[in-house]
Amino acid sequence: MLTAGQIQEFDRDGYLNIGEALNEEELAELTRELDRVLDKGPHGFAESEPQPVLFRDLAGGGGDYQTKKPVWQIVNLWEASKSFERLMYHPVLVRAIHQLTGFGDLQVWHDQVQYKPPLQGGATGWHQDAPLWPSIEPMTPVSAWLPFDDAEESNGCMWMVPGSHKWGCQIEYLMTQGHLQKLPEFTRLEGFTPPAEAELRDLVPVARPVKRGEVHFHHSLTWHGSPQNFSERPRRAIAIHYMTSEARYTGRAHPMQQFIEVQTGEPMLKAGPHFPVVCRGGEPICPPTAIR
Ligand SMILES: O=C(O)CCC(=O)C(=O)O
Repeated sequence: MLTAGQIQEFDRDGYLNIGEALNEEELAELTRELDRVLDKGPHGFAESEPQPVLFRDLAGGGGDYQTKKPVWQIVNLWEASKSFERLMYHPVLVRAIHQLTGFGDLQVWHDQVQYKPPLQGGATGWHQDAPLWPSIEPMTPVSAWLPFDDAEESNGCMWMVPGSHKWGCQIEYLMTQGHLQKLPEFTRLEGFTPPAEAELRDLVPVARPVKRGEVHFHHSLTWHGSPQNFSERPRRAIAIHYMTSEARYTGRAHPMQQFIEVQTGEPMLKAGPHFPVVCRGGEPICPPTAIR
């Protein structure tokens, strides 16, 4: 149960770390599963096997560490792993998202692993999530982010700009900042003036270290990104992107669009089995699969 202070903090800043969410047993199982899938690689799945929706190097180098700094992205790991399917229903995550959004009915838009390998891990440029998800509106989802290694400045933890979720859609500006990749330069966002009426108006990026086992939440309009990982440690993490019952299908494109089973304008709540409902009336739903 979040405190009123935590909910206020999330509303003010657009992000919140609530501390420990997963125990050692859960962490061990999830880490084993993540490593199993990472070891398979993007081409290691048989056609008949359950597999994620996407498995790719965001840097486009296909693991060519000499020329490009890889960030391995896996979308909908939950479709390839029962352990990660159960994670989406985790009562600590679901109850927190219920409190942070104020909605009783919640479902998953998709999940997303980002793995930055040791010494060579690439950057995830500054962005807002919601404008990159044009298939759904309004731009109000909230994500739970969970690392499987302590995420610190040295291995590419996320950075966020407090209050930026109240500055509207600024993706065009953020896309001009893609040159910011390395840790020392990552904070140098320049050439933007926050709206005069905003609650927080200082453009001050802050590092958001998150320990293995903790969960960190962010609003889908919060400015965020993560610099390169030049440390000797991996940085493995998953984000679960949750939608509320106000989410509607817009008809616009996204890799998840192919799975949406409703018509333009209809609620995503009926979008089909690729978008599991995890909370009804404020109560977390039991995962459909038994613990292995
Ligand atoms: O894992 C990261 O560094 C970035 C993740 C991200 O952009 C997100 O969860 O929205």
